Amino acid sequence: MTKPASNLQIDSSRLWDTIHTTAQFGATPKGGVRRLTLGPEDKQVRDWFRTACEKAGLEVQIDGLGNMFALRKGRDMSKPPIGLGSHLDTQPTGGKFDGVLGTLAALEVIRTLNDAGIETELPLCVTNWTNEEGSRYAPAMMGSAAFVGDFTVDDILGREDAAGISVAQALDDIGYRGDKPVGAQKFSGFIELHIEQGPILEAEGKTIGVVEHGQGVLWYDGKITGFESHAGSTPMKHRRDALATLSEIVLAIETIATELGNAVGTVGEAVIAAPSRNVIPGEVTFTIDTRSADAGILDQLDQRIRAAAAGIAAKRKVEVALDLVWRKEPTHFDTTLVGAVENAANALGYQNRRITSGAGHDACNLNTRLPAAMIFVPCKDGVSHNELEDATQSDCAAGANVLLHTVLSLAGVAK
Ligand code: HGY
Ligand code: MN
Ligand code: MN
Repeated sequence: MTKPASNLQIDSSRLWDTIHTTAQFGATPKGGVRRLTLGPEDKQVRDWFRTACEKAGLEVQIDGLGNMFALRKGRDMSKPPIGLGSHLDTQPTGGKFDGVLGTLAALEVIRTLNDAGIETELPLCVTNWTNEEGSRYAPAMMGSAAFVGDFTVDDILGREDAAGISVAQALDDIGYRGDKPVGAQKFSGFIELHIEQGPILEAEGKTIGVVEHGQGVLWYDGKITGFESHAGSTPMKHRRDALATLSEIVLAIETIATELGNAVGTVGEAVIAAPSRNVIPGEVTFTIDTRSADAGILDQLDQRIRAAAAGIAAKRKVEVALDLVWRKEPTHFDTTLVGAVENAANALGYQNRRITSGAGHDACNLNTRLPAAMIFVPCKDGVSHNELEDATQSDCAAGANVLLHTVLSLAGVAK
């Protein structure tokens, strides 16, 4: 690997400006960003991003699931590019930095190389992955999951949101169903910058997280079938209350994850089929998200949650169906690329530490097919997936500088 031009730095104000410019697309009154994938706000930010990439001299290609690839030529075009990027969609109660920082820092790296007149040996490819959040459509990290072959394109195109709008329809509605085959883009490696979305870096006063591992994930769709009946005249012992059943399951998941340690568990969505104040809920659908960095504990989470649900169902004389819709194995990032991140952070003099990602990321999917690694920077109070999400300009710049020098060390500087 060629030694990077070590005094090269990104333009911190320009990066900070792009973060706040794009935050207007889906801005919420509380200062957050609501930019659900493939919706009108996502189109706005995608259009802005494509224009900015083209102005930076990149050739933008879109694949069949809307994944965006902005290519910068290198001296040796016989080799696949080094990829850098993240995602631009957000949670309903999203913030300005989750995904956005990594995608815009990648653009800033290109702008910095352009300003410095640096040609890299290998080409570079800035990427925006479709539907990383998994809120409107499951699974999370959807675009990169299909890219690496975990799901077929047709399966993903047919998935529908709560309003019955398919991914295919949503892509067509915003004009981002491209003709590049999904999975066709090759990479020599991929680096993703992201906020930590947890409290460790801030608590330890570290600027950079060198991400070694990522938690594995289990997502379930659940359905509880009890029996609607009168809220006033049905004696307590005759009730088959679907919502009370779910309440017990929620607390059982919390207990199981806490007891196992190195595990988390959440019921993030719950819908009563026909809600009415004076009807005992007869049908409830819900979701489970449970995670661990240890594959064995993932198995235990599955076994124990299913057993708990079955026991509660029997006791309450209701049916509980749990459908595992997504299993993502724990991630162990490519050690060479992890080393490149650490070398760049040390060369730049940033306080750093090895860290495991609690959140899932597109780089976690890519790492199953090609070498990938991640760079973390702190976020305020470790808060994310909340409109209060915040980060400092200097930490964002530090992360972008580590991204710049990691990419330069991997792509090399043309002689
Ligand atoms: O769910 C996740 O970990 C990511 O934020 N989509
Ligand atoms: Mn993210
Ligand atoms: Mn997220």
